Amino acid sequence: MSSSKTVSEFDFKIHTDGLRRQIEESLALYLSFYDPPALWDSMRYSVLGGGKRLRALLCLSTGMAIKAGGLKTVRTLMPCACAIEMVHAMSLIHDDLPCMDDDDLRRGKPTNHKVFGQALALLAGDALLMHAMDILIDKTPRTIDRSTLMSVALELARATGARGMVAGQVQDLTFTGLTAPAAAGDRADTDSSLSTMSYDSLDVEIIESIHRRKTGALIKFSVWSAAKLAGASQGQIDGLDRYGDILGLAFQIADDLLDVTGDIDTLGKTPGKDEASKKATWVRVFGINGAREKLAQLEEEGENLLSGLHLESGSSPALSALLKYAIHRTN
Ligand code: GRG
Repeated sequence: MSSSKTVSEFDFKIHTDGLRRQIEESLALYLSFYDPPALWDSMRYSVLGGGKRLRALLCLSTGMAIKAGGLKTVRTLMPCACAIEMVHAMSLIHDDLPCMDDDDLRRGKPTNHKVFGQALALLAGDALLMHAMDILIDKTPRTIDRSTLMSVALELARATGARGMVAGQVQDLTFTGLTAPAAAGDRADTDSSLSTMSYDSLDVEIIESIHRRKTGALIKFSVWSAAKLAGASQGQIDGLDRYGDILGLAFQIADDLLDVTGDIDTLGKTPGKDEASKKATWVRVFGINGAREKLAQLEEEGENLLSGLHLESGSSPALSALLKYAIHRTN
C-alpha cells in the first residue's frame, strides 16, 4: 500500500501537534546552558514556550514530503528547524526594542527587554543568532555531507543578514511613518537618516520587497533548507522554492491584516500598531479588501504549484495545509 495520503485523510492537528512536541523538546535541549545565567535565561525566555513554530513545521513537513521515513527525516532536520526558530526569536527580540517597534507584549508575555532590560535583550538576540549557526552545523547528523551542510549554513546567513531579513527591516524602518515630510520628525527614536522617503514612493514593488526580505526570506529558507537536506531533485527544489516564496509573502500580508482585524488576547501582541506608526503594509496601500484579494490569489497559486510537484507524499497535504494555515490563521 502506498504511503501517500490524500488531503481528506490527512489530519493537520495530529501532524502539527506531534511535530510541535518534538520541536519544543529539541529547543529546550539545545538551550540547556546556564553560564552566565542571565544570558541563557533571556534566550530561553524568548525561544521556549510560545510561538506557532510555523517555520520549524515548514522545514520538517517539507522534508517529510520529500523523503519517506518520517522519524529519521525529522531527526535529520531538527537542528535546522530549531536553528530557524532561534533566528526567528532573535529577530522578534530586536524588533520589539524601543529603537525599533517599541513593543511591550509578545506571545502574550512582556517583551524580552521589559523583563531583562535592553542591554541583555540585545545580547540575547546576538547570542541566539550565533547559537543557531552552532546548532545547525554541530548537531546536523553526519549522514548529511559537509558540503551540503555548508551550503545550507551559507543560505541561512544570507536569508538572515544584509541580503534578507536585516535588509527588509531597514526598508521597513525607511518606509515607516510616511504621510507628510514632517512625520519623520515625529519619531524621535528613529534614525532620521532612514526617513527620507515620501509616501508617494510606496508601491507594490516596495511593499513586496520589504515583505519578501523581512519575513519571506527566513520562511523561504525553512522550505529550501529542508529540500536540500532531504536530497530533493533540482526540479523539486525549484518548485518548493517558489512555494516558500508564495507562503512567505502571504504570511506577512496575513500579518498586516491581523494587525487591523485581530484582538490582543488572540494575537498575544498589541494590534493596531502598524496603523499607529504608519507602517508600509499591504493593508495601508491596498486596503483590507486588496489584502484579502492578494491572499486569495497567492493561495490559488500555491495550491496549483503544489499539485504539479512530484513529492514522496503525492499530494503533499501537509504543505497545502500549512499554506492555508499561514493565510487563514487568527494569530
Ligand atoms: C536578523 C541580525 C538580525 C536582526 C534582526 C529586527 C530585525 C532584524 C528584523 C525583524 C524581522 C521581523 C520581526 C519580521 C516580522 C515577521 C513576523 C510576521 C513575525 C511574526 O511571526 P510569527 O507570527 O510569530 O510566526 P510566532 O510568535 O508565532 O513565532
